[in-house]
Amino acid sequence: MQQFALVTTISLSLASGAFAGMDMPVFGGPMKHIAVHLHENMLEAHVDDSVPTPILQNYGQMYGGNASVLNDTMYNAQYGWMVEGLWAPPSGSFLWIEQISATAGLMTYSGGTMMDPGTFDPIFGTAGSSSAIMWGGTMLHNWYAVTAPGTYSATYRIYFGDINGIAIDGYEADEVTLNWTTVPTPGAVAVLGLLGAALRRRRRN
Ligand SMILES: [Cu+2]
Repeated sequence: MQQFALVTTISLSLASGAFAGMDMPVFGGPMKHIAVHLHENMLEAHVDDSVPTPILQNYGQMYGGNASVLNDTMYNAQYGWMVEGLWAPPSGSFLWIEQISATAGLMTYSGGTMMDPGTFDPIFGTAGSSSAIMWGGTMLHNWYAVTAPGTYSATYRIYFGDINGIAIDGYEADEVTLNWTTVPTPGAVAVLGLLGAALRRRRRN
């Protein structure tokens, strides 16, 4: 009788996890912005140090549609590119963000805001995509995902480029490094704990 009750608890918790995540993945914490501004002819990117290092986490949820790329990963979307101040790219140029290095296994999917999660298209070299993206300057929280625990980082160059991403003359680019850590899958830990309890109970019986 006790064992039957335990099995029911496990299936209920799995079902509620699946439902909660159906619509939209979670950011994983408060927004951590990379503020980009133009100072004379220099682009400058500053990471908001007041928000702690984001944690890539598996919430035990399954997502539908384009967000399904995050299924079975530890992920986070706290980092957001944001334009600071009133300025525009020089005539005929665009803002580009290029990933110049990253920890192996770090995957990135195109994001948006808390209201609009974006397209989830692979970017920054993920799944054979280009290492650079053109950025229109609206808030951009990309989705970062990994499948192995550890510490991760990625370094980006932000610059003015032409339509093909070729840097234009006369302006200085900036570089910025983002960092993440991971936590063990809470869902897996919870289920293992329940199984352990079930086994201990069975041994006693
Ligand atoms: Cu934001």
